[in-house]
Amino acid sequence: MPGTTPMEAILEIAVDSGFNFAGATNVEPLAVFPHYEEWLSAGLHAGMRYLENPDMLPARRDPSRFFPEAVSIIFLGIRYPVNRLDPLPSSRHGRVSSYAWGLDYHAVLPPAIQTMVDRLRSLAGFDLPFKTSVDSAPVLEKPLAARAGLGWQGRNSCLIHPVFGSIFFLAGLFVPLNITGQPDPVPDRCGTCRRCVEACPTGCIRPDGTIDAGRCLSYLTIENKGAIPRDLRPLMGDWLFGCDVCQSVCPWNAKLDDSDVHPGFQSPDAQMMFPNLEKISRLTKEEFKHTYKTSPLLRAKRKGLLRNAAVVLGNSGDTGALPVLGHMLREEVEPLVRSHAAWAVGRLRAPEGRQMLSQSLRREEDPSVLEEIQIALDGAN
Ligand code: B12
Ligand code: SF4
Ligand code: SF4
Repeated sequence: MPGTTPMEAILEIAVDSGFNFAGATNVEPLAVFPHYEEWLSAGLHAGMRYLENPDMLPARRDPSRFFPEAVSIIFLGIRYPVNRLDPLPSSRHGRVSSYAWGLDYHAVLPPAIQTMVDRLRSLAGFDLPFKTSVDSAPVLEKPLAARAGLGWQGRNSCLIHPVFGSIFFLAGLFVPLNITGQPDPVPDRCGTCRRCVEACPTGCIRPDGTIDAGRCLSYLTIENKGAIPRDLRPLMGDWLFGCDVCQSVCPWNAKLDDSDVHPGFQSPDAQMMFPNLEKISRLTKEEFKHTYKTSPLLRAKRKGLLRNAAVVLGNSGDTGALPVLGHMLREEVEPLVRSHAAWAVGRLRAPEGRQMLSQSLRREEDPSVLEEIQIALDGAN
């Protein structure tokens, strides 16, 4: 592309391939890595053991270890819809993070990256080797993308682009191309704003702008495969899967228009934004896999999603949810789900709930469920 700089040419290819913006950085070690180690030593990564894997720490510190042939990392941003926190259709529905309203990024990003690489190869004139990092690779994507000039890390820890806000996925493309010129860093523009800190339902945004993952609803409802700590269940409110509060309240996302969001991430129907919890509670393993085969909700697994549905029903304050919860308590095969259903029944504080719990106490055999039933009975009415 005559007359354009390498970065301008890359940006054009990125946009043609389906991304919204792009930047590039070198593979020098990350100056902020010690803060990552501090975060790990404080145990703020909760149950995500892969983040502390000693074999992967060198690449997190020094991105050249991730792909030794790389000279530059092209960071690509691809937007998903903004969650405006619209009211639920009814108290029998739950709320899903907007990153999960459409297809899983595993279905959308690889073909977009492949198009990008094909175009880069024809531009470079050789069979360019490359390696990608999207979420699960041992790469600290936000600080590296900030170094690529794509934005600053806000108080909520997300990378905020001055034009595209923070509602996007990042993908890193490691290439042996020298994309010259280090961009100027985007200065921190959070200023005196603290909206995310004040709005976070569990207060898990720390003063240094990192997250206490063990209290973050995104972790608790998706990554966490066990019980949700009892004291945090009421704070989940209506969040069935993920959480967008700290980004939805951010002024940098207020004026975004979703017309240029990739079609794969647009919501096909309201059922994905606000799933019906009764339907979820009755999904068999096969139905669950079939319903969510292309959706990020698959990651929570059936038992995680039903566990979350029980908590949301318990938080609804609607005793009309008791028959659904009673069904879970009686018929559900997973003890994790029955135990959260017991909690939810107790939380609704109704005489018929107490009766349900007493009946289950006589029938139940799993010690973890029995414990929850007993606690619920002690606390109910
Ligand atoms: C683990 C993880 C999570 C965890 C922990 C979140 C977190 N903030 O750390 C959980 C499960 C909670 C999570 C949630 C979400 N995640 Co996530 N997550 C990741 C993952 C895999 C690693 C992040 C990580 O390394 N965290 C460790 C902490 C320590 O890093 P950090 O907060 O960036 O801290 C750095 C700086 O703050 C700095 N620093 C810290 N202290 C100090 C002090 C000083 C003085 C200085 C100078 C610097 C400094 O150094 C730190 C180390 O680099 C990345 C993908 C990746 N490979 O990078 C995606 C990623 C960050 N997640 C992403 C998304 C989309 C989400 C959610 C929005 C999903 C949802 N709606 O449910 C939420 C957002 C919640 C939030 N507010 O962060 C996107 C973010 C895109 C963006 N615009 O920023 C990423 C990049 C995935 C991707 N490829 O698109 N996530
Ligand atoms: S995703 Fe939700 S729980 Fe997690 S930090 Fe943001 S507002 Fe808090
Ligand atoms: S809500 Fe305010 S403080 Fe939080 S990330 Fe956005 S601008 Fe920064």
